Amino acid sequence: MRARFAQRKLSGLAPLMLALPAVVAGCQRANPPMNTLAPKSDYANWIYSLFVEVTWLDLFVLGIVVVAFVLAVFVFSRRAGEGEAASETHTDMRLELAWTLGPAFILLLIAIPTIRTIFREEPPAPPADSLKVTVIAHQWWWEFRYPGTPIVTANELHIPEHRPVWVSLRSADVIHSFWVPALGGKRDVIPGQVNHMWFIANTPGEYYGQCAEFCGDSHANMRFRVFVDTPAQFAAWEKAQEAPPVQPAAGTRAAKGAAIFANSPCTACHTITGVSKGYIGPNLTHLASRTTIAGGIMKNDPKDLKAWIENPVGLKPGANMPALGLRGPELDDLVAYLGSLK
Ligand code: HEC
Ligand SMILES: [Cu+2]
Repeated sequence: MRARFAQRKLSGLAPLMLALPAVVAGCQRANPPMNTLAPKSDYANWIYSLFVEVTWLDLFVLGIVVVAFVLAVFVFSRRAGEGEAASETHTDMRLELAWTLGPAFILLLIAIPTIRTIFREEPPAPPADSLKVTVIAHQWWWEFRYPGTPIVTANELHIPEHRPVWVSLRSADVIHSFWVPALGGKRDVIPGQVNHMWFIANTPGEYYGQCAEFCGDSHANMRFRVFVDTPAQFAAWEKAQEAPPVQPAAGTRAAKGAAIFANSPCTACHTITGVSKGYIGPNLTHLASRTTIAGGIMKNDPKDLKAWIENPVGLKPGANMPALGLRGPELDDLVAYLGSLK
């Protein structure tokens, strides 16, 4: 009876066990874009080596536990019919010392590299020659400013490789958390406080980030990207961002769209340099230079832009942008204008 029950339980597990290699293989094939095990900055490297160090220590402890367990069960246990062995010792000082000092020593071995990494990662002042970036977290998107320049952008952070980046983290509303797995650890973004983090990215590429502290309806839709550029790419990007917005040629759809934008409620929330001064939503001055919109959840192409303006809350629950009822040719003109803002 019991055997049959056990068998049934096992056969229920079998499909799961069979699926496991497929799941693991799937993860490998998809090459997860948010992988802490593929560090691409000095900071991420420190965390990675700490992780490896602690894992080896853990394996050592696991080894001791498994050996002690096997000895207790198979060597030092009492067999059926055997009498209880008489014990004369009540305490064993050496044993007491071993199991008190042993774990304390292991914790010390974990604490030393951990604390070293924490201090290394939090210098009191920005390292010389660092690029300063201010990150402002909003429900549910990220604003990036470059102090000392007019650059304001959203959801896509550009930084140069091989140069320290000093990030100041602010929140416009609730607690968020800034996290780019390939570039470093999470750092909370707290209203009324400025937190810092710094790192040196070492490999050009596009890295995914995500808000890592539950912050409301669209927390999971609060994503962003970090583009690590070569110094030349970064200089070109900076120059383009500092330029005034494109003026569409008279008579084009984009020109009609520009007039619609300038006379719409969009201006209350969005800044386009020289056109409007809203600050609730992302700065649109160089919107078309970005690859994604709405916290990295949609592509920045005419189709998605149109869908977004028609129904922001339907596409992103809780989004703080209302549908303003624009449609037809008016909407197409507006989208043509937004698409021209390189
Ligand atoms: C009440 C303020 C408000 C108004 C009015 C408003 N928006 Fe927005 N808009 C936002 C907010 C907030 C976001 C960010 C939403 C998010 O990602 O969660 C946004 C996002 C966007 C984005 C995506 C930008 C990016 O980089 O992710 C575009 C494009 C946009 N709005 C265009 C418009 C247009 C065009 C209008 C007028 C038809 C408009 N908005 C009206 C607040 C507003
Ligand atoms: Cu958030």
